Amino acid sequence: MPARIRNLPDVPLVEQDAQTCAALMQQYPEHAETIRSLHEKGYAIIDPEFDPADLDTVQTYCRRELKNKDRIQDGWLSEAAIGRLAVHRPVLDLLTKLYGRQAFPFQTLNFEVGTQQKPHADTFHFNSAPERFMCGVWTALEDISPDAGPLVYYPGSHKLDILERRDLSGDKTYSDYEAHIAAAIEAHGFAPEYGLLKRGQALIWSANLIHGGSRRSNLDLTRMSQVTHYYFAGCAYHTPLDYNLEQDRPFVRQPFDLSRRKHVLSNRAHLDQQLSWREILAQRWHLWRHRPPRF
Ligand SMILES: O=C(O)CCC(=O)C(=O)O
Repeated sequence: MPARIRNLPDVPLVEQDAQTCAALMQQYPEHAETIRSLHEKGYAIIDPEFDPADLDTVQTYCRRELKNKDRIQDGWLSEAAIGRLAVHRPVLDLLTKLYGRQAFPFQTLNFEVGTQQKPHADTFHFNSAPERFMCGVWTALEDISPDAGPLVYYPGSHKLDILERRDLSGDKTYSDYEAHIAAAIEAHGFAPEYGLLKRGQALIWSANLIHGGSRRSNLDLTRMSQVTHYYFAGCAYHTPLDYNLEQDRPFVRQPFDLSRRKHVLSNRAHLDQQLSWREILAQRWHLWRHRPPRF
């Protein structure tokens, strides 16, 4: 394994033991509160000082494009301001310091109203090996009202073991996963908190933090937001939801790094079930043919 990969941490620095976190806080005193909150609660609210003109542009985009849809995935392909929020340097630098590996954004989602999405953790959608090298950054494009169905999250739940598809009961479908998560919230007594962020603030959630969209008690209210999902360099990237139970094989991803505008190959050294060179070459060819335009 190349030295540059061998020397990287196997657990995100901010999720390591209390001693490592204390050292991280000492190294970056300006981020001490963010480090403490992510370590203890699995989320942290930051003010990344996005360009207000980009927040305006993305708001207008959400209003215009989300009339008949509940979300837009990868809007950065058509609106450059979405891409600029995703590659915002202070966020990339902060995540890189907190995790100990280079952060890169690989997906954006934009919403005009609350999602009312059932509680889940991103580790079921996007996991990595070593695990937990993934996070979400939820950005408020406007002040969020408690009646607009704000983001809801369950502090402390990020410390649970990561659930794999084969751990589920029943047919191991997504509903079985949601039922499992609802039962875990109940069993551990996790109490909900709500993301009442101000425009321009952002909430970082750890890969395994349980979160979702709360009930919209006033359907006239908007809740414009952008979620950017980040991975970290030198890992293998996979989707537990699409785990192939018959063949006992992970669904391996080659995510697109928006900050460097290139696909990232999963690190073979971290895959239990390695891809053959033939499969890797086939994926590279597929990704090259489907490379997105510049934003
Ligand atoms: O914005 C929300 O309500 C939830 C978004 C979410 O759960 C996600 O992007 O994983």
